[in-house]
Amino acid sequence: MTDVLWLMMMRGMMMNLENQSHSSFEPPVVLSIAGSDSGGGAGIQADLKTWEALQVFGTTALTCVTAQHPEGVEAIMPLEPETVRQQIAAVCDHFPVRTAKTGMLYSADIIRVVAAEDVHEGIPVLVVDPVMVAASGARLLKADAIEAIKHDLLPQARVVTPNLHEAEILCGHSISSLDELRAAAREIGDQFDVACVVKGGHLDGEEVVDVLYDEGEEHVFATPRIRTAQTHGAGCTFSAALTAYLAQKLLMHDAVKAAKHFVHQSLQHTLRVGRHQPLNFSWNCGAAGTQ
Ligand code: PXL
Repeated sequence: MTDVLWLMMMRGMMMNLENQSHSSFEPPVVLSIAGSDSGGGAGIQADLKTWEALQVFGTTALTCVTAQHPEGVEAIMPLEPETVRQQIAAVCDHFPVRTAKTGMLYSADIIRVVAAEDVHEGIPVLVVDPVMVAASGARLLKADAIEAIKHDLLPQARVVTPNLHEAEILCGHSISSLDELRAAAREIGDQFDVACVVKGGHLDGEEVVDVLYDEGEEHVFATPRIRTAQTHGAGCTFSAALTAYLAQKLLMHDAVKAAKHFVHQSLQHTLRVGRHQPLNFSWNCGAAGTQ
């Protein structure tokens, strides 16, 4: 190769590099305050996978390390509340966080740190996924922490996303029909002055019906039920997708609708991973098996 050709080639490569390093894409920044699921299907791992697929920039503040797989939780190791506070501060001081979500918070002390005025100031929009019990039945929130969710955290939230069982605990009575689900969304929304999406996956029926109550208005969303053996992580994925769409400035109604669609598709295209069938978080990325 002549020197001239070599020089031309090097110049071309440098120009390519230059073009790549000046990308103008500025993804919105989102923050997950949640626990780690070593199995990779729920918790912080589900949030980050969902956010990657939705092209927002995910940051994290870890609350607990869990040793688990889709069938059960073997151990829970909470972090010091002060360590949780430091992670949130480190992220919020250095990134323009647009929206954040909470997942597994585990203890009243961790919840109070997240709800504290100075911490909350750095988070313009907070999505609270009131994680209490895993699909496998394991407790992910101490019994005495429920009051802290209600009285400290919910007043700071823009939207809360309970499943049926969590909604029963938040509104204080049982829910066994769509009408009761709708009433619960309204009661929780009014009581805590927050938008509330109650997810109806645990009610029977050919459709999964979720109800959003926001600023005095009710919206009902229905998708065909997917009969899958494994729904571990579906709740985390819903709240993570909602957090991403709100960061992308969708209105609440549209963000809920889009998040429900994202979960539906992730369940429709489940993966085979060993003997498990986790959600396919990247169903929209042209990944194997989705086309
Ligand atoms: O899906 C709720 C959830 C949230 N966070 C962590 C979890 C789970 C369910 O297992 O493990 C860490």
